[in-house]
Amino acid sequence: MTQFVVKPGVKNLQHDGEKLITTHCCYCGMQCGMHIRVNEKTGKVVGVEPRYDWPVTLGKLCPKGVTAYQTVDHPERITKPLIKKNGKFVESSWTEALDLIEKNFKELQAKHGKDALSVFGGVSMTNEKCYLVGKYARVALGTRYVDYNGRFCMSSAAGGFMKTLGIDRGSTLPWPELEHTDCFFMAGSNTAECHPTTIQWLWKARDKGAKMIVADPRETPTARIADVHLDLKAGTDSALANGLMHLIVKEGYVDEEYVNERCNNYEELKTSVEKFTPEYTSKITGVSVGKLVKAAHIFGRSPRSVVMFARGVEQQSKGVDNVCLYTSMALLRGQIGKFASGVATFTGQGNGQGGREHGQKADALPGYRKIDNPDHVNYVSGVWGIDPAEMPKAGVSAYEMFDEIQKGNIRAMHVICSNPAVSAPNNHYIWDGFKKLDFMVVSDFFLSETAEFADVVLPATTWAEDEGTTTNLEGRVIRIRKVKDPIGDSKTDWEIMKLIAERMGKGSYFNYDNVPQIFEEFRIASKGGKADYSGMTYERIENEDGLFWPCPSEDHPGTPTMFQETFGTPDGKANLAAVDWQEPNENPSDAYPHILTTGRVVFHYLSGTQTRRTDFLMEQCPEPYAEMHPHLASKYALQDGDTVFLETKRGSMSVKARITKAIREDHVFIPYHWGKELSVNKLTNPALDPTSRMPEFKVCAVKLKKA
Ligand SMILES: Nc1nc2c(c(=O)[nH]1)N[C@H]1C(S)=C(S)[C@@H](COP(=O)(O)OP(=O)(O)OC[C@H]3O[C@@H](n4cnc5c(=O)[nH]c(N)nc54)[C@H](O)[C@@H]3O)O[C@H]1N2
Ligand SMILES: Nc1nc2c(c(=O)[nH]1)N[C@H]1C(S)=C(S)[C@@H](COP(=O)(O)OP(=O)(O)OC[C@H]3O[C@@H](n4cnc5c(=O)[nH]c(N)nc54)[C@H](O)[C@@H]3O)O[C@H]1N2
Ligand code: SF4
Ligand SMILES: [Mo]
Repeated sequence: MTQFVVKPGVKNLQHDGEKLITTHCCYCGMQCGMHIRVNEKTGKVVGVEPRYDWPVTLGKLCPKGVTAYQTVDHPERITKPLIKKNGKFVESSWTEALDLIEKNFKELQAKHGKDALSVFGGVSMTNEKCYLVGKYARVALGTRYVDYNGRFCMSSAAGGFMKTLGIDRGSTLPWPELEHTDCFFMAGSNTAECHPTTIQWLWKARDKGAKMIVADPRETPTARIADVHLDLKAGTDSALANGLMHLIVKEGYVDEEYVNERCNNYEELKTSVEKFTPEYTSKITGVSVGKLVKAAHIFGRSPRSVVMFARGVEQQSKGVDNVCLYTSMALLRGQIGKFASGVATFTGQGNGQGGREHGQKADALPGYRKIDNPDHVNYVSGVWGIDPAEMPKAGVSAYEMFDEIQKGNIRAMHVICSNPAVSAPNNHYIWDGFKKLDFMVVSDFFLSETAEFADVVLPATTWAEDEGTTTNLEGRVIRIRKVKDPIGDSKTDWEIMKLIAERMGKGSYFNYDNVPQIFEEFRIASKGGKADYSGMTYERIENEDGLFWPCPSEDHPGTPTMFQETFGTPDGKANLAAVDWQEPNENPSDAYPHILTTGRVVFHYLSGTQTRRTDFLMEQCPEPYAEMHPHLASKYALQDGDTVFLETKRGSMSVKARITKAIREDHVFIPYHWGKELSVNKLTNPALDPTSRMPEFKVCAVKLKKA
C-alpha cells in the first residue's frame, strides 16, 4: 500500500514528478524510517527522504541509509537467471534454470536421501520470507539441513536470553524510553558506527545527566564520550561482568527485594563472584582497578540503567556465558521489566530479530517453537497440512553444515540472502566446501563472492521491490512497502521458493498469490508460541507505528516492555548466572603473539556486496586496514599506511596499517567487509560456543610482519 507521510510544516519533501513511498532502511536492525523517491515517469528509484515522524529514529539516517536506494536500480543487478557453463555464467530463462535445479535436486535425493539438500538462509529478508525459508527446506525439499546467517550474528544473545529470561526478545524496552535512562552500560557495541541513529537517544539522556560506561578493547567513537571506558582485553567479558557483580554485591547495590522475589540462583551467584576481587579482575581483563571501582559505583547508584551489548561480547566461544552474566548485572539491580531500564542486545541485521523467531534455525519452528518438542511439531504440521511424522529432525548450525559437506552428507546447497564466502569464519574451509558440492544454487540480486561458486544464480529482488514486515531491534514489527516492480526478470524470494516447491511436487503447500496470504498463514503459525504475532494485521501495524510482540490477539496492545510481572521461564523467575570466566579458544603464544579482533566500519555493511557497489561509501572507505597502537607498530617498524602481513593458524593476508592510540597495545582490529584476498575471515577462528554454535570472530592469535 502506498502511503504519503509528510511532516506538517516540512516543505519541498515532495519533489515534482515524483512519488514518495514510506518504508524503512534495508540495512541494520535500527530500521530507520524513510521515504523512497520514485520518478513517476521512469518508475526508477531516485532518492530518499528521512521520515521525521518515525518514533524510533526521528528523521535520522546514517551514511549507508542515505545511499541504500542506489542499490535498487544499480547497473550490476542480476536481471536474469545465470547458469554456469564451462566455468562461465550464461544468462538463461527461468524454465531452463528451474529444469536444471529440479533435475539435480531430485537426482541427488534419489541417490543420497532427502538430507542431501541444504538451505543457508539470511535475515535481510522480511518475516514472511524468513518464515517461508524454514517451510521451504522442511516441506518443499524435505531436508533437516537448514540454518542461516543469524547463527553468526544473534545466536549467543538468543541463547543467553533464553537461559536467563526464558524469552529472547532483543530489547526489553522501547527505544524512545532510552532518553529517560540514568546510566548506559555498553559492552562490545560500537554504537556510533553500527547503530548510529541510536546515538541521539544517548545524547538526549546525557543532556539530562545520564552516565555512560563502555567496555571495548578499542576507544570507539562511543567509548570516547563515555564517563568510564573499560578497555578490556578481548575475550575477558565474563571476568569483567563477574568483577563488577562482585562490587555490586559488596557495596550493597543489589535490589534484594527484586532479586528475592523474581530471581533464582542468587546464593550461587554470590559464591561465584566472590573470587573476582578488583585486583583479580584487573589481572585477567587488563582494566585498571580504579576504572572497575568507578564503573561499579556509577552503575550501582543509578536509579534507572540499561545494560546493552552487541557482537563484541557475543561472537566468542563463550558468548552465551557473557550474555548471561551481563544480563545478570541488570537483574541484580532490579532493572528488567521497568520504565527506561532493562537489557538490550543491538540486533544486527534489518530483520535479525524476526528472522530468528520463525523457523530458519536448524532446531526451530515458527513462533520460537522447538523442533524436538512433539507438541510444537504437531502444531506446526497442522498449520502446514503435513503429517507430523514427515517433519525432518533438527539439523546442524551454519558452520557445521560445512562439516557435513566434507563428510559427503550434504551434496547440494541453496544459499538465500547470505554471502558466507566472505562472512563465515575460516574462509578456506568454506570455499573448499562450496567446491565439493555436487550442485549449488544462490538467490541474490548481485553476483556475490558466494554466487561465484554457484551452478545456478537466481535473480532475487531488493527490499524495495516487495512488501512485508520486519521486526526491528526493539521487537517492534513494522511495515516494509513495495516501492516499484522487480527489475528485469528478477523475482521475489517467496516466488522463487514457490517455483522450486512446485518442481519438487509440493506446490500445493505453497499456494500463495501475494505476501498478505503468507502473512496470514504465518500469524497462525506463530500463535501460542513465545514470539506470538497472531494479533497483528498490516492495518494495525501501520496505524499504531508498529506493534511489539508478543501480541496474541487483535485486541491486545502488543508488549513494548517485557517481563513486567513475570519472566518466560517455567517458574516465571529469571535465572541469575553463576558462571566462571574461561579463556578464549585461542590465546597469544610465542608463534602468534597478538590478539586479532574483527568488526565493522560505519561506511560498509556486512560482506559488502551492497556497500562496495556504492560509490560514495567506497570513496570514504575503499579497503580494509589493520588498526594498531603506535607501540605495537614500532615493534615491527611499521609506519601508518605501510603494508602489514598478518597470519593466524588458518590463513594470512596483507593490508595497510592504520596506526592509532584508540586500541589496546596488544590488539589488532580489521574490518571484515571485503572478499577474497582482502577477507579477514581467512584468518578467524571457527571455534564454536557450545550452546549457540557461534564462531569466535572476535578473538584469535595472530602474528605480524612488515610486508
Ligand atoms: N556500519 C555498519 N553497521 C552495522 C553493520 C555493518 O556491517 N556496518 N552490521 C549490522 C550487524 S548485522 C551487526 S551484527 C551489528 C554489529 O554491531 P557491533 O557489535 O557494534 O559491531 P562490531 O564492530 O562487530 O563489534 C563491536 C565492538 O566490539 C569490540 N570488541 C571486540 N572484541 C571484544 C571483546 O572481547 N569484548 C568486548 N566487550 N568488545 C569487543 C570491537 O572493538 C568493536 O568496537 O551492526 C549492524 N550495523
Ligand atoms: N570476521 C567477522 N565475520 C563476521 C562478523 C564479524 O563481526 N567479524 N559478523 C557476522 C555477522 S554479525 C553477520 S550478520 C554476518 C552477515 O554475513 P552475510 O550473511 O554474508 O551478510 P550480507 O553481506 O548481508 O549478505 C547478504 C547477501 O544477500 C544479498 N541480499 C540482501 N538482501 C537480500 C534479499 O532480500 N534476498 C536475497 N535473495 N538476497 C539478498 C546481498 O546482496 C548479499 O550478497 O557476517 C558475520 N561475519
Ligand atoms: S542506522 Fe541502520 S537502519 Fe538506519 S540508516 Fe543506518 S544502516 Fe539504515
Ligand atoms: Mo550481524
